Amino acid sequence: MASLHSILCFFCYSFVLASNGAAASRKVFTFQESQENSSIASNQYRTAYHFQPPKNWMNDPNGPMYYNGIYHLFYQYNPFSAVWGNITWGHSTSTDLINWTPQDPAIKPSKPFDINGCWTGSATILPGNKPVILYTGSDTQNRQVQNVAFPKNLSDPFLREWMKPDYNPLMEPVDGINASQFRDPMTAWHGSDGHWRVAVGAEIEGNGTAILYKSGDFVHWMRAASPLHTSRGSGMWECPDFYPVLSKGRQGLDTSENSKDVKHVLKMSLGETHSDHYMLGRYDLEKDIFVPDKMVDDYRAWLRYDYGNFYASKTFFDVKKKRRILWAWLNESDTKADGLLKGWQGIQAVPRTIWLDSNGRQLVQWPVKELESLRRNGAHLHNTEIKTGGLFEIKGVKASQANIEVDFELPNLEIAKPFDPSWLIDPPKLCRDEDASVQGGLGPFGLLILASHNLEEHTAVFFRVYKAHNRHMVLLCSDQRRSSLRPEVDKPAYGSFVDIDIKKEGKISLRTLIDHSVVESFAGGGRTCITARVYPEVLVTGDIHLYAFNNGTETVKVSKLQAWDMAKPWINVEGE
Ligand code: DQQ
Repeated sequence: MASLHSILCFFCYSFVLASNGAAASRKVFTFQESQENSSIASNQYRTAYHFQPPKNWMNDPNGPMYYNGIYHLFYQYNPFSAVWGNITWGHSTSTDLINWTPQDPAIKPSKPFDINGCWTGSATILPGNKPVILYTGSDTQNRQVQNVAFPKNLSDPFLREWMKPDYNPLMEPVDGINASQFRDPMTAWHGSDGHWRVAVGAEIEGNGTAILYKSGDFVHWMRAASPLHTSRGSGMWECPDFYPVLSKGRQGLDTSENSKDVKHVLKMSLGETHSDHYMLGRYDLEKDIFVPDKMVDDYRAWLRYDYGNFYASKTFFDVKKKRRILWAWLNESDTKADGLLKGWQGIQAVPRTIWLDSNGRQLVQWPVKELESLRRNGAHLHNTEIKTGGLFEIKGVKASQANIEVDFELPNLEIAKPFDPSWLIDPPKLCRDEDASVQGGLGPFGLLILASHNLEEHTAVFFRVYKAHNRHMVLLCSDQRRSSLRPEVDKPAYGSFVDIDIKKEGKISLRTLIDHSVVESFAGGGRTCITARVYPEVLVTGDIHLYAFNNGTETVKVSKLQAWDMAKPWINVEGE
């Protein structure tokens, strides 16, 4: 069974480190002040099972779709460099969402309506099984306009070539629309009146907006009198997404479906904060507007798919497996100079299935089932206690390329520290103030990831549990501040609460995907997700460790721990 090793005393361990040259035992959990302006540009930061092009710059996922047995992923791509520019639609195809074959760029700047860039857009499958792409073009005057493209040859299973009709653009920035804030058309949906609808992200008089257009033929589009939704709560909405979810169950729905058994999701990406937010609500068919369940004009109160590095996301309906799948761009937090040296920047999150929580209050996400086919060699453990100050190493898996799943049980919930409601305003601050080194009652407990043997480098993904008036509050933190000794990389601490009833469920679950420079964590079965980009020096030297720890005053029980190596699939290997 498990090659999980004996529990070490956290603070004894710290002491050993201190006597090895650090100034004090506390040094293990303080920032390392390296003066060295190191620029490592290691290919160890390249991921193994996350989607990346063979080289160069990538940002937003574009037009994901399933068509005649093939999954397509397009993406914002610079064919010439590892920085943003010359934006075209990169293209890859797959039969399993895990292995990807690179194709030539699908849409390139070539016409007056997109000569300065082919920006983000979405795919729609028209009646008769005909795929179509709507995308933003930056035209000869750098105005943002919305264009359409069709596959040249529908009998090509990979839809390699796309054509752009001369009647483009379909939508132009007129009648008060700011020509530099008008982009990213979503997947279109079909109304019961036989007309198509699509919304485009915009900012009008400082307010984030999804402008609605209607069409009978997908060629002539009319702006609707009212936007799909607008809010004073934020500026420009990039990459809006709008889709139905079933009130009960995990099955996904086609974007055009609507009935009393569905809720609608409106997602917007906020450039200022580089974060994706969503609201749940209903689609009022009569007025053609989205009506949120809760009307809040402050984006900080909107829900998020992921409380870490996760942006410009887009969903599609997988008609083959009847599920809705979410893609998102994970930006680098390394320097631009290192990006240029590495020759690439930008990866995609693993595709996630997304559905409405049975409580109706939020969405839930889980990596697509196919990802499990990459699991190898497991390490398993059951019913092990981690006493206060305990730290144990999870051995038997490749600590830089793994999938780990842990269930934590807390025998004594009563000793949880009291909860202060003001913490809801800024959970990342709480994660910074009460980090993994700050001993609490119930927690901190969790994982130390991509750790060096002396813990000078590690990413801490952990929980704390507090007692509120009538329930327990579970905080999830993903703290990158000690993830790398390199001073030049961005190392934030992320955090959010997990909406679970721990008394009822009896456990807190954590699944973490580790893949070189990315750590994706799913807590409470996917109710709270946090993704981090990290660049530890230890990835370069190769002596990488993975630990579970408990720095609370109360013993924590690991009722189940499973860890696997993750194999490297074929992702955009050139010359395939
Ligand atoms: N990226 C695209 C835009 C979009 C932004 C340009 C979001 O269309 O608004 O590459 O990352």
